[in-house]
Amino acid sequence: MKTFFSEDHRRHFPQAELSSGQFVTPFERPARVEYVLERLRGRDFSTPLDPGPCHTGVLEKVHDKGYLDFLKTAWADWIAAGHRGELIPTMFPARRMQQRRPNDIDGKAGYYAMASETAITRGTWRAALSSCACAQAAQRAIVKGDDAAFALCRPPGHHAAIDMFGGYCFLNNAAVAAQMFIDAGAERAAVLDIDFHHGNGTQDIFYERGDVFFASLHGQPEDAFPHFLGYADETGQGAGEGANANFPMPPGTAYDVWSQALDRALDAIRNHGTEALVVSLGTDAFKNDPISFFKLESDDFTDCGRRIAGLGIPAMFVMEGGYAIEAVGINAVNVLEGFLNA
Ligand code: OKP
Ligand code: ZN
Repeated sequence: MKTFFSEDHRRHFPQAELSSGQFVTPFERPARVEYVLERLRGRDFSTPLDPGPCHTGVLEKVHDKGYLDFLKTAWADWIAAGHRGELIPTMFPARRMQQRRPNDIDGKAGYYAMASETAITRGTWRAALSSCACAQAAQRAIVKGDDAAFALCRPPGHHAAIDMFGGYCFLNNAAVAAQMFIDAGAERAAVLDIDFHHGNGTQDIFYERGDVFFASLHGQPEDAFPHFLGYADETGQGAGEGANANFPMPPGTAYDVWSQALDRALDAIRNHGTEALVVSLGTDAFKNDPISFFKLESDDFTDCGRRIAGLGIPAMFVMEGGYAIEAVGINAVNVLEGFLNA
């Protein structure tokens, strides 16, 4: 299985995340991917390939143009406004307020954000582009005939909506890859999101489209971030009706229940008739994850990969979350090995 990785992820390392009313070192930190790289090495995967540059044309097919322009110049605009710290949105167009984009960078940041734990820094845009490039390179490997590929993306992408960043995400790497399968001629593609958190961004991007099926297994919105999307009755709209499947689950969910949801998600993807699968691979469903509440064991991730292989279609895996950092490598690579050895 080819793997893709860019050192550019280091350009994105905010010092601060607002968590529990305190500024802490972000859970989503550069060291996470070191553990994945180390595990890949230890398990005889070949050396990760550099993805090359990000092809930016496709970004406008899944994201709003104004949003992309905002991300591109956000840091420069922030500095030009005289701000000294990291760019953190602090106000939002909430209920009964205008959904009009302000000119001021603070206003714009809130307009284009869905949460405030995620800071933008000098290198964030470059890192986000290179992260997305990894997903693009993995997609090309599948198009060329590989059965599987792994994009070791950082920063992650599944919370990045049409026009919002947050939840550590800026560009929706998995959505970009799915869009590229459609652009390459696939009639139908699918994204399966096994990260602990609901993939609100991916759902948003494809909600009114029938060509890309989206299924997500996640902590139920009543109890888990991002809280305001991810209910089971969100099934898609218009041309997308029936092409969205959410599997919200309560605190304490272990693999017996989680794997039943996985099988239902895989059945739905199979019924959709998809030609290529993108897996949003977060490992934060792990029992020791510091910010999540599922109870998966490391071996469960292997079985998960095996079940995904049961679809019998090519799959590319895109790294998302996972914050029990010493275990992130083991759990992510277990999914890949479960898929390969099926
Ligand atoms: C990103 B990914 C819970 C706060 C949650 C943000 C979590 C972002 C997760 N008290 N903070 O899906 O792993
Ligand atoms: Zn997550």
